[in-house]
Amino acid sequence: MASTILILNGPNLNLLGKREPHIYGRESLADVEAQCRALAGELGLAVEFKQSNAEHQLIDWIHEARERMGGIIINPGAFTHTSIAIMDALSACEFPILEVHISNIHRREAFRHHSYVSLVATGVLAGFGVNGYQLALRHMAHLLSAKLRATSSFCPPDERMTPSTGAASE
Ligand code: CA2
Repeated sequence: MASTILILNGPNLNLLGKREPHIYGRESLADVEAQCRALAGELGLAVEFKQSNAEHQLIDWIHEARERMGGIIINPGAFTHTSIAIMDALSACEFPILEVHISNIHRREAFRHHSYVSLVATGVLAGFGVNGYQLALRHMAHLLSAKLRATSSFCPPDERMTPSTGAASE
């Protein structure tokens, strides 16, 4: 079964493409979702794509993801800079977490330079526009296939066969 990646979007990202195109571009969140779905298909992944303006809703989705998902790609919006609760929810996840920002938060106001989420993220992409979501998805596919290779090549010593006889080795 294909791994499912949860792509989470925080507050105000539903306005993407409708305001501030000089910072966030002209594509809507629906456009980003369509691009992610198309790429996920090519990569052999499934995606769930969600947006909420409510911190508790994002936290509930992260909790549910712990049992069902192969990884999370998250643009936490302004919660990036404020939410210890989202950071804590993510820290309870054992799969890869990729943090995406459309803008380069380090070139912007000082209050955007710190991210609580980066403290628990596997990796961070910022300033690649909405293409950052697709870059994150490609990297997620890379991480998951590396993980699969590592687990499938593991074989406990007492189950190894000797090449000549097929018998279990000492
Ligand atoms: O660059 C990013 O992706 C951000 O996560 C976007 C957040 C901002 O608070 C972060 O510092 C950086 C804001 C999302 C608001 O999105 C809008 C899109 C269009 C128009 C208005 C807001």
